[in-house]
Amino acid sequence: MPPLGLAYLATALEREGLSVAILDRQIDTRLFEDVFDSQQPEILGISCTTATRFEAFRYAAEAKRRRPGTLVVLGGSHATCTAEDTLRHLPQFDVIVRGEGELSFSAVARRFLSGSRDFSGIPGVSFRHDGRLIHSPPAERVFDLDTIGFPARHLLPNDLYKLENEFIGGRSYHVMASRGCPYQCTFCSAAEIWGRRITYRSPQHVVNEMVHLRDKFGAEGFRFMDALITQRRKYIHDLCTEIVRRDVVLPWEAEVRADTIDEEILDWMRKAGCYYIDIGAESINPAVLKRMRKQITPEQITGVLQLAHKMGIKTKVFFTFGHIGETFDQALETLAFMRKNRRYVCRIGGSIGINIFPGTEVEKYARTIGSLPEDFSWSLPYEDKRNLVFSTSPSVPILIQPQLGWREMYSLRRRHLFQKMKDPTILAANFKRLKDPIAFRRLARIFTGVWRRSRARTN
Ligand code: B12
Ligand code: SF4
Repeated sequence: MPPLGLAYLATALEREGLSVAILDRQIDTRLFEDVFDSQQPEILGISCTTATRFEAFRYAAEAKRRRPGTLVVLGGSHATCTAEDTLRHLPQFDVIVRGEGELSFSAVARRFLSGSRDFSGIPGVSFRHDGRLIHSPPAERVFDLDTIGFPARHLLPNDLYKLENEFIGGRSYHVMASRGCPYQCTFCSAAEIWGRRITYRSPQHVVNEMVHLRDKFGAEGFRFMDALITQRRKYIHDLCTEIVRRDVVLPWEAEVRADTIDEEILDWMRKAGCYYIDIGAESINPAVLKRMRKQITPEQITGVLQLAHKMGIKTKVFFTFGHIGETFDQALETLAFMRKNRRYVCRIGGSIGINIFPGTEVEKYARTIGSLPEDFSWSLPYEDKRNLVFSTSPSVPILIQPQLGWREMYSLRRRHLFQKMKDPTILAANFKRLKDPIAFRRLARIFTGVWRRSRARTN
C-alpha cells in the first residue's frame, strides 16, 4: 500500500524548492543506512504507526549517530498521539509534527534551512527548547484540499506495490478524496489526529487525478482509501457524476459506513464504476456497537449487505472482537452472524483482539482496568509474544478485560479460525495459493502454529 501521506508531504516540500526522496521500508528492501548515507539528507522525516514505532526509533537514532546535524522529525498517527512521551524519552527526535503535516512540516523545513533551531510560532509542532518541551497549538486544517496538489507518486516505487483491484485484477491506484472523521469510535485515534472535521477535495480535482493516473500511470482501476467517502450525499453524487461526465468509468472499490448507504447512492456509485464496497461492521451486537460509539445498527449492516447483493455489488465486511465491555457470548453472536450471512458477502474478515492505540478511549480504559500499567510508556521497549496469535504486532498491546481475558480470546481465535477453514471461498483461495511454495510454507506455519498454541492452551 503506497504511503500517500508521505507522498503528499513530498509534494509540499518540492513546492518549497527542496529535493525530496522517499524510502518506503514496507516494500523497499534497501537498507535504511545505505540510503541515508547516499542521500545525506539535511532533514529526515519519519512516519510510523504504533506497530512500526520501534523501527522508526532505530532509524532516527542511526541517523543521529551517522550525521548528528540532521534534523530528525517524526509525524503520522503514532507521533501525533504520543508527542510528549516520545520527546521525553527519545532524544534522537528533534521535532514532532502533529496531525496534518503539509503546512507545519514545510514551515519547520524553511525555519531549519534558514539556520534556526527554534520552531516557536509554528502551529502543530512539538520540540525541545532551552531544556523544555514546547507544544505549539494545533495547526489549522487545510480546508481547501485541492491546494495541496496530487501526491508525489513519481517518488514512490510504484512497480513494487501490489496495485490490483481485489476481485478483478488490473492495475489499480489508491486515491483519497477526503481527510478526517467526525466520529469517535473508542478504538480509533482519528479524532485525536485530525480533530473532528472532515475535509474534501473537489470532485473535479479527484477526477483530474484519476485521469492523470489513467493516462500517465496506466491505471485500470482505483481504490478510494477514505474512511468516509459516502458521508455527504451531495459529495458522492457529484463525484460519481463527474467520473461519468469525464468518461473515466473504470472499476473502483471503496470503504463505506453502513449508515451512509441507500439504493440511490449505490446506483450512482455503480454507474461510476464501483463494483465492490468494504464495510467496517465491527460487531453485530447492538450493545457492543453502542459502547464502541460506532453509531451504526445491526439492521444497517444487514441492510447494506442485502442491498449490495441485490444490486450485484460485491461486498467485504470486517468484524473485530474484544471491544470494551464485550462478553464472550456477544462475540459468539457476531461469529454466528458471520457464518449465517456468508451468502450475501464475498469476503468476511475478522480480527480477534482490540489493539490499544495511543489517543483512543480504549487506551484510557485499558489503563484504568490495568490492562496497561498506569505508567506505561509508548516509547520504552514493549513486546508481548502472546499477541502474535491474534495476527497483530507483538509491540501493540491488546485489550484484555476481566470478562474477556486471554483464555476467552484464544478460544474466540480458535473458533474464528476453524470457521474460516470451513469456508469454501477461503479454502478455494488458499488452495490456489498452495501452488506457490513460499505461500504454502507460510500458510502451513500459520496453521500448525495456531493449532499447537490452541492445544497448549486447552490442555
Ligand atoms: C485510510 C486509512 C488506512 C489506509 C491507508 C491509506 C493511506 N495511505 O493513508 C489502509 C487501509 C491501508 C490503512 C492501513 C492501516 N491502518 Co489505517 N487508517 C486509515 C484512516 C481511516 C485514514 C488515514 C488518512 O486519512 N490518511 C491520509 C493521509 C494523507 O494521512 P497520513 O498518512 O496520516 O499522513 C498525514 C499526517 O499524518 C502527517 N504525517 C504522516 N507521516 C508523517 C511524517 C512526517 C515526518 C510528518 C512531518 C508528517 C507526517 O502528514 C500527512 C499529510 O498530511 C485512519 C483513521 C483516520 N480517519 O485518520 C486509519 C489509521 C491511520 N490506521 C490505523 C492503523 C492501525 C492501520 C493498520 C496498522 C491496520 C492494520 N492492522 O493493518 C494499517 C497500517 C498500514 C501502514 N503500514 O501504515 C490507525 C493508526 C493507529 C496507530 N497509532 O498506529 C488509524 C489512526 C485508525 C485507528 N485505529 O486509530 N489505514
Ligand atoms: S473507525 Fe472509522 S468511523 Fe470510527 S472514528 Fe475511526 S475513522 Fe471514524
